[in-house]
Amino acid sequence: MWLSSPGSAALSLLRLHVPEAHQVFGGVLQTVTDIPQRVWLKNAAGEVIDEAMSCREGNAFLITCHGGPGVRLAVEEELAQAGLSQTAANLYGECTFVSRTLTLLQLARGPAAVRMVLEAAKETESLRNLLSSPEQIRPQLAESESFRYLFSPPRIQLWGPVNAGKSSLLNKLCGQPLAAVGDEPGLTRDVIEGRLEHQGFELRLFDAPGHWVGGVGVDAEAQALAREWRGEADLVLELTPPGAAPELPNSLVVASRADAAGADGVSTQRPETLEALKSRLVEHFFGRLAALPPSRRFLLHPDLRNNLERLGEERLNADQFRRYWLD
Ligand SMILES: Nc1nc2c(ncn2[C@@H]2O[C@H](COP(=O)(O)OP(=O)(O)O)[C@@H](O)[C@H]2O)c(=O)[nH]1
Ligand SMILES: [Mg+2]
Repeated sequence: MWLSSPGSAALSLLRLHVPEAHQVFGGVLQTVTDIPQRVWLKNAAGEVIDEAMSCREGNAFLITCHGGPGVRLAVEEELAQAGLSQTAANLYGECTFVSRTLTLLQLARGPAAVRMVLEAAKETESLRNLLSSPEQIRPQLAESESFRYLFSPPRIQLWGPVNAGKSSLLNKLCGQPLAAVGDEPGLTRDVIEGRLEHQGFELRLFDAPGHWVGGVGVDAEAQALAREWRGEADLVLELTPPGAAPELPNSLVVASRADAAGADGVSTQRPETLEALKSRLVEHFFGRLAALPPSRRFLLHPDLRNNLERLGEERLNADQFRRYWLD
C-alpha cells in the first residue's frame, strides 16, 4: 500500500504486509528490525531497484524509497512478480461523512473554524434529513456559501488616496509594524499582506500603494499592481480621509483618520473604532454562517457540496450519494 503519491524526486512511503521470510526484494527485509536501516531493494534478477530505508511496523514493513515514477514502477513490478497485491491507501480509515469532514481540520484556520468542523462532523443525522427533503438542498447550500472562508481566510484590500491611513490601519489591525507609515506620500510601493484574528475568525488584509488625488501619481507600475490585487480581493475596504470622496462602487466605505470625538469611521487613535471595524468585517464574512444552527452548518466538505449540487440537479442518484457519504 502506497502512503504517498509519486513525485519526480520526492520520497514515497510503502507499507508492506508479507510473511516473515518472504523472498520479495531479494530477501533484504529478513534482516530488518524496528530500528530503521538502509536496504538495497533488488528485483527478481538481483538488480538493485533502489536504496531505501526500512523498519518493521507491527506485522508489516515500512519502506521509504525514492518517489520517482521509474522507481515506483520497478517496485510495483517486483511486488506483482512476488504475487503480492496492492491496496489503495485510505489514510482516514472508514470513509464516512464524519471522517471526511474531519479531514478538514488540517485546513481549518482559527479556533472558530476548528469548532465548526468538529460540530459539522457530528451532523450525520442532518445530512440524512436533507436527503429526505431534496428541495432543501439548494437553499441550504446557498446559506452556507461562506464556509470556504473557514479554510481560506477572506482577502480584504485596503484602498484609498495617498495618506488616507491605509498602512497605519494595516499595522494597527494586525498588531505589527508591517508597512512603513508617514506623511511623505507614496511610501507604500508594494502590496503588503497582514493577518488578524477576531472572535476566532481569521482575516487577511492587503495594503497597497494609494492613488493620488488630482495629480501625477505614484509610478504607474505600482498603481497597476494595486489594481491587480484589488481584483483578487473578496472585499475592498475603501478609506476616505477628511475631505475625500469614495471612488469605487462596490466597496465598503469607511471614513479614516476620524479622530474627532463622536466622528463615525475609524481612527488609529481610538481603539474602540478599530474593534468595531474588526467586528464589522467578521460579521460581513462569517455572520451568516455563525448565525446558522450547527445542524445547518454541516455542508463543509468541498466534495460534499459538489455532490449535493449534483444531487440537487439530479446528476447523481441518492443511492450513490448515500453509499459514498453515509454507509
Ligand atoms: N491623526 C491621525 N493620523 C493618522 C491616522 N492614520 C494615519 N495617520 C497619519 O497619516 C499619515 C499617513 O498615513 P499612512 O498610513 O502612511 O497612509 P497611507 O498612505 O494611506 O498608507 C501618517 O502620518 C499617519 O501617522 C489616524 O487615524 N489619525
Ligand atoms: Mg501606505
